[in-house]
Amino acid sequence: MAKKTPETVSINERSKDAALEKDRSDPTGQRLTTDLGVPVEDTDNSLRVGARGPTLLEDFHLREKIMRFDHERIPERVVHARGSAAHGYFQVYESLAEYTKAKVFQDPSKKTPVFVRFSTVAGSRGSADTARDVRGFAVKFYTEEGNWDLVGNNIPVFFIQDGIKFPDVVHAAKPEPHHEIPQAATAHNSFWDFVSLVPETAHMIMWIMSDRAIPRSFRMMEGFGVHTFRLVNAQGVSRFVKFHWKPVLGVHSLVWDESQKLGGKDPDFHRRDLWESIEKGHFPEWELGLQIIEEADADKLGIELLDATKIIPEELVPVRRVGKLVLNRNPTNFFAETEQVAFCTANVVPGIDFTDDPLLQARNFSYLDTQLTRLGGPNFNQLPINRPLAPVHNFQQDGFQRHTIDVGRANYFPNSLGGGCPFLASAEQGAYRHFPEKVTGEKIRKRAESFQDHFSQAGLFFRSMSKPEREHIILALQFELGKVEREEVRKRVVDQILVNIDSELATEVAEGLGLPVPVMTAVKGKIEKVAESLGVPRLDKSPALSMENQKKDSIKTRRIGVLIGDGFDAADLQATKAAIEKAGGELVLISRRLGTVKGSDGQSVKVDKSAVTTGSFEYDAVFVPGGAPSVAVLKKDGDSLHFIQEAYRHCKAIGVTKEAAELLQAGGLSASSPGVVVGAAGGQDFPEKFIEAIAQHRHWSRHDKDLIPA
Ligand code: HDD
Repeated sequence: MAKKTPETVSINERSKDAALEKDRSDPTGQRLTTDLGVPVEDTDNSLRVGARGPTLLEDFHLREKIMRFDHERIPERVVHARGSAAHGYFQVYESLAEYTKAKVFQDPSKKTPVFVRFSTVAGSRGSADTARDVRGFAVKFYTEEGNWDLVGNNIPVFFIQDGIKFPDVVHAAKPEPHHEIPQAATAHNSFWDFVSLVPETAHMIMWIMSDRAIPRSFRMMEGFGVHTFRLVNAQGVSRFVKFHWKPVLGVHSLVWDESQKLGGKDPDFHRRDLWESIEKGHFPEWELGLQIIEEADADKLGIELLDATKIIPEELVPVRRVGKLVLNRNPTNFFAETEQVAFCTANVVPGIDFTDDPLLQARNFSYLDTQLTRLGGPNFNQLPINRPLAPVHNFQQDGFQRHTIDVGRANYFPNSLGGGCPFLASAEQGAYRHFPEKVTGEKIRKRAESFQDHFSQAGLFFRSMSKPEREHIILALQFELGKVEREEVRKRVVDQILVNIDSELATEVAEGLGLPVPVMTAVKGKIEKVAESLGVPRLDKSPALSMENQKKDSIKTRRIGVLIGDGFDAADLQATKAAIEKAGGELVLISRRLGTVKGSDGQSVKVDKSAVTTGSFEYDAVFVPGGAPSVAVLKKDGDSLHFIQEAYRHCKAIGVTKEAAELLQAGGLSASSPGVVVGAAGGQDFPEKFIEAIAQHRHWSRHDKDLIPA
């Protein structure tokens, strides 16, 4: 027998797609068959005795069809049930061999296939995309050395420090057990009761009450690995690392009013946005950022790296951008791919390792375990979407839904009957070797003192926000706590948590809830002392935390709603359309009814959306071209006025040309307000100014916006 050499794979961007192709089934041009390939002649009438007689048990097609239907559902994920995913690739900019031996980080010419699933956390599979919530950001890299899963969120910290509390925080956040209310919302008694009693939630609370929890799009949010991981190089040197995903389109959010309205008008807003962008060739991109910390420097930061409720401010350790993630292909089948994909934090490859973060350690168990129920047994990694591209050989065997047909009679190690195969590899040959961290200690249930500082970074976050961002956090807390029926819970959140984060925050929230303004409690002193003893540099602000400071230089893929009626100014529309499309934006024509509208040049244009099915909250900006007949109709139309007023209230860019300026007046809107761009007849610089205004995303300084009835 010829001697075999160990299998290896060479991976390119299309490798996973090619592997999935073998499992795809395309019915085009094919006969309808049973599950066993027997052609079917009638799938509408069950087999019966006479046309009005009893159905026969013998009808195997009926039984199979109904049986299969009855068992279509699998349990949804216990958290992150609602998700959307896409395929793509990751490419490193330059070799990171100095830091890690992971092959995915060595060769800048190599594209590693990835599958990325975004999700909300609390809601069920059918819940609305725009609920206030954390977003999951889970990336599966199909590398030559096996699958690496970076299972992160769009928020860099977590609610709790130890995984043993995960069932508690999730139970508290999910619908209450007696009546299963509310769906996809933390605005209820049990969640805030938990928060009020668990101060380690404070930092995360600031993030989820901020606009980060209502992203404009999956494509416009950051991602974070959250935990501190290790990078290990070929020499065995380990460094600590935090992983970041930085969206190329910048970080942008909805406003709360939009989120709620979208929940009704388009509950699939984020899913649709991701799908359509990829279909249109606007491939979402992120840069991978690393914060690398030398082991020797870890203590000097004064931040407990094993505490998942802490960030390392970018001002202390800059984020180095090392590669690009591009999503360029939608899944073929939602269930087979997006639903059956199984991520696990324990899926690592040589060169990437864990730390003793107690949250991460518990996750490493939970993700493996949960799939047993969700995917029905231990062979879930053989499902096409989960299967690695790297070769798999071991003596794990049998179990429900085994796909592999294992060859040979030796199924134990060591063996001689199988020639000793599969044999062990050394670390030099690519085997995973855990970093030999030195550990000593007693077995105890205790958290270190360094985990006790719960408020200083929560305060840092709040202080680092711009004024509008701070106001949004306060309003979000007033909304959430306003829905809490128990006054003692509301009060405890203010008196025990918020007051220790920031007094302005606590005071404003208390006022909105009709609670007495709280006095600073003694807890503050103790916490500050712990922070001091750790030597935490007292950063007053971390500008990197504010979305206001993110880049705003592009309108790529932005959707501009255009209100038009018959007689619109065709030249205005054409000029604006050309400029916006050149800048990468998209115009969506909205009118009273579908069909066409006629412009001033006598040409008809196709309407994209009827006003009945859409609202201003689905767009990033509004444009109204001039044209007296069109404007006259819009001015008398309540929905059109509401549309533009609502966009104004949500601080979006509004562009009007010529007669359309009258619409501002009719809606009681100020033409000189920031972000409102008025183009006079023949005004040449209108498109540029409008584009500039759209790129800003919001114009928060519209002081009169709250007076607008929308
Ligand atoms: Fe988790 C799913 C992210 C803490 C237990 N988690 C899940 C998903 C994401 C995260 C993105 C969805 C994956 C997918 O799309 O299939 N989880 C996080 C982050 C955490 C975190 C960033 C904190 C840093 N999770 C966490 C803890 C535990 C879990 C502490 C348990 C001890 N998470 C799960 C789970 C899920 C899950 C129950 C549900 C479905 C699944 O795993 O596959 O095992």
